[in-house]
Parts: sequence; structure tokens; C-alpha cells
Amino acid sequence: MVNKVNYLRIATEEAFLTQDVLKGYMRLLDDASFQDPGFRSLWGFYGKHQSPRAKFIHESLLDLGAKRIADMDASGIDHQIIALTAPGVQVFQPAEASALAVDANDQLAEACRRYPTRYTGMVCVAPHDPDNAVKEMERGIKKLGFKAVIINSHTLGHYLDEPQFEPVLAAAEALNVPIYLHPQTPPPSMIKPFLDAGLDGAVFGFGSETGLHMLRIITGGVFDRHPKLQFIIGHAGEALPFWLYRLDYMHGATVRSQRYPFMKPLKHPVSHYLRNNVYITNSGVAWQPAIEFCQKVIGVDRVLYAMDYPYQYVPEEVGFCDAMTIPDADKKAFFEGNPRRVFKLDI
Ligand code: 1DF
Ligand code: MN
Repeated sequence: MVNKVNYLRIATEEAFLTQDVLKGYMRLLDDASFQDPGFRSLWGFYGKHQSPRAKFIHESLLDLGAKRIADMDASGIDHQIIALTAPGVQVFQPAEASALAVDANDQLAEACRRYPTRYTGMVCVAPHDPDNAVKEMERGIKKLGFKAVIINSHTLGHYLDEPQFEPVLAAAEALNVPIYLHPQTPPPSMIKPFLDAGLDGAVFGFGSETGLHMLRIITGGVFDRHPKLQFIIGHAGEALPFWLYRLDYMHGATVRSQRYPFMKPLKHPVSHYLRNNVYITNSGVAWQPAIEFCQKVIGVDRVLYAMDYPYQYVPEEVGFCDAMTIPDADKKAFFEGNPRRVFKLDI
């Protein structure tokens, strides 16, 4: 039973998949020369496994129609902000990646036209094909009506603070849209101890890798170069809010001691960028202590609701968030006000 509440519930990290991208994933899984143990672990499971979890997620990802709407209604979700699921097109070589991105964006835009009050899209891009990525961002935002860009963390082991991605960052800043830095599995250079213990997926590998990525973006000076650029990270900020005090102290101490010649001083402490250039969603963390902590240390206006459908489709969790003992205005900001403002929704 869904609670009656005086706010819309806008879920901001919701996933879908096209048949063509899935076919591409299956082809990579069958190609012995494609060496990415994280991808094999993730899509070997969701692509082929026969467990109820894998089958429910596989089927739900491919549906942008009546089934998804019914699941939203059953869990009290008024609106989904939807993106191509991880790792998006970022595992394909650049030309194929860009072509699949265009097609996935067209399919998502079509669904948003069919359900304008229920869906909003994020543009998916191939960051390793930066000229086409910029073109697709412009098309996605200006022509398709999407409100953000999705990037599934590293691209074939490369991170957004590296210079080849500068045009993508500049385009997001110029278009005045946020980049959702969504997790994926750690790259081959990082994954072994995670995979050996079965911890490479959303249980811990995702957060470790994406938290590291967000931190690299900050310490690499991206926001000193692009002060208006905004990122969004899920999973209660991939643990970075909890590290804030230590990050400020240790980053400052490391830079002052000139331990790494390439590590340049930033204009501000690390915490400044998390409070001015980063939004946080609670995807997968329907837990008041963590949500309240993020609101307290990052700001009530920077923490947004997300369910992570279909990966964490747990209708009761919506009720946990409704029941949070925080001020009503803060709850309304979390579920509705912040998503409306950050994604410039016109619903
Ligand atoms: C999982 C979780 C997979 C999330 C996801 O995309 C994902 C999972 C492939 O449980 O394997 O988006 N998530 O964000 O927590
Ligand atoms: Mn997710």
C-alpha cells in the first residue's frame, strides 16, 4: 500500500536498456578477446543468469511501457529520471559506441514523448569519441528534451580528469546540465581483489571505483577549470561525505608538502567542491542516518531521492524514506523540490 504524501516522488537514477545494446553486450561476452573481468561478471549475470533477480532485472530494463508504469504506480513513484544502464555504451569501441548512443537516446526520447508526466531522460554518450559525444549532448538536450548527461564512470579504464575528455566537460558546463556519474565495475587494473572476493559489483566495487573517480575529478582541478559544472553521484555520495574531514586534511597536507610534483593546489578545499559542484542521490541507500548525514554535511538542497529501478525495486523502501523523521520541508526538497530544480523539470 502506497502512503499518501504531499509531495511528488521523483526518482533520479532509474535504468533502462535497448535490445541493440544488450545484443552488443552478449557479443562482447562471447568474444574471448574482450578482456574486462568486471563487464563479464556484471553482464554475464544480468545477461544470462536464470535466478529470479537476474531475470526480473533483465526484463524490467528492456521495458519502457506498461510494466514500468505499473511498477512505479505500485511503489508510489510519480516520475523517473531514466538513463541507459551501466556501463552504457562505454565498453564499445568509439564508432560503435556513438552509433548505439544515438539509437538508445532516440528510443528513450520516444518513451518520454509517450509518458511525458512520468519519464525524463538523460543523454548517454561515448566519452571516448569526444567530438560525437559533444554533438550528441547538444542534440539530446536541445532537440530530445533530456535534462542531464549520464556517464558510467571510467571509460575503458580512463577517467574524466584526463585531458581527452575536456570537450565533454566544457559542453556540459556550456549546456548548463549536470553529469550523472553513475557507477560501473572497476577496470581491469583495479578489479582483482574485488572479484576474488565477489565484491566487484554494486555491493562495494561500484562505490569504491566511482568514489575514486569523483575524487579524481575534484583533485584534478576540473571544477577550478569549470566552476559552473555540476555532477551528480548516487549511493549517498559513494561514501565521500563520510570521508570529508579527512579528505580536506590529507589532500591539503599532501599538496603543501609537494609530495607529488603533478599535484597542484586547488582554489578551495575538497569539501568546497562537494558542496558547490556535486549533488548526491540516495540510490540504494533508503536509510535515514546516511541521508541525514549527507544533508547535514553537503546541504539539504543537494540531496535527492533515487530508487535505482530495477536493480533495487523494493517498494517498502519508499515508505522508509516517507517515514524519515526530518523536517517536512527537507523531505519535500529531497523527493520533489531538488529533483525539479536540478533537472529543470517542466512537469
Ligand atoms: C547494479 C546496481 C547494477 C546498480 C547497476 O547497473 C546499477 C547491481 C548495471 O546491483 O548489479 O545501476 N546501482 O546503481 O546500484
Ligand atoms: Mn544505478
